[in-house]
Amino acid sequence: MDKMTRINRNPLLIPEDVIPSAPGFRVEGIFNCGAIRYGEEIFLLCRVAESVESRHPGEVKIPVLSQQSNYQQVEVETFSIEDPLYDYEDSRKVRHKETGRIAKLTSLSHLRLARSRDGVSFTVDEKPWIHPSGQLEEWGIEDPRIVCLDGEYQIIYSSVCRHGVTVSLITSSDFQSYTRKGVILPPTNKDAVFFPEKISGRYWMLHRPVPSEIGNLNIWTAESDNLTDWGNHRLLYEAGRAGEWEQNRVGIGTPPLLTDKGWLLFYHGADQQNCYTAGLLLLDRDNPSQILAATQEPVLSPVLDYETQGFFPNVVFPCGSIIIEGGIRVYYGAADDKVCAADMSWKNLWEILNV
Ligand code: MAN
Repeated sequence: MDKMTRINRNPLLIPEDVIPSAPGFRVEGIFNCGAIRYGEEIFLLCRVAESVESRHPGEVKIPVLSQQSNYQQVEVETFSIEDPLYDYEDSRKVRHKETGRIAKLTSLSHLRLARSRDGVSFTVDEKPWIHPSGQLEEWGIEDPRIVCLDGEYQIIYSSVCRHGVTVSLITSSDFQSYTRKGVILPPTNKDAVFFPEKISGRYWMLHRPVPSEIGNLNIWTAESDNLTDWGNHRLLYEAGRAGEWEQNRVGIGTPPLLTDKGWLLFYHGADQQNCYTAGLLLLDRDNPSQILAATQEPVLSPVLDYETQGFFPNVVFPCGSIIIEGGIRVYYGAADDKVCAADMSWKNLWEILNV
């Protein structure tokens, strides 16, 4: 049983709400958004995934940044479904049949703002705010999380290219201009977020390395004195600790929120069938490498049509939250193509965590 209350108006954003970034592009999804209050408004920084329309059935057209433009402009590569070298089973990826390794993603993602006064009706900007740029973003930028720290908005996101997925940082003070700080964690790593303030004199981050041969997809902590050089990496939370529903992988989630009981955050877990659900973690206020409480069951799972059907089915993927009256609202990606929200009261939340 889900422990969160979905917003009646879900899904809040769907691909049809988004104007494609270029002629001939098709918006496959708007999802996995960072969330923050900015002045009187609520901003969602959304991942928008686009593919390229093809007139020929059996043809797959994939947008990537072109090497010739020094990875500044988009070019389109064409694949044939008939090509015996490739496997198209996963809607998100084209795989080399022989090795099973990923040859391309089927879409290119950028980051776009959506704005709202009430946290429910959002208007999506007509144009992207942050485009992928440079060699390490050849295949797009994904899954942003936003934290306000040191008077600036820190946008932590995944950069994807043929050399792997890295964690990158962009800062902004006004959601107009921004500064690229580059890669802060090497491949393969994703689902990273900063704590919104220094803890015991240092900056802290949560991240999720992806080991290839030994080990599982677990959540780690790291520390830094300057937000770009990260060290003291420590294992925090192991996949499968709470059960089958998060056996395959775990990852953050929403930025940690300081409460009187400690740092609270939502994380995602996936089972062996790639069904993505959400759980809760409570970490020690002065030493977030200590877990104080964790959910044993998911607090949100894909059960409604808009979560079980879509670009990649059976996914709820929280990346942002805001505080609302009496509780917390989580914005999550549903089935990798829509933005949805669900609320949880503090009372319910503390009861579930038993603290
Ligand atoms: C990965 C990422 C996410 C995506 C999920 C589910 O974790 O690519 O962006 O939402 O898979 O497909």
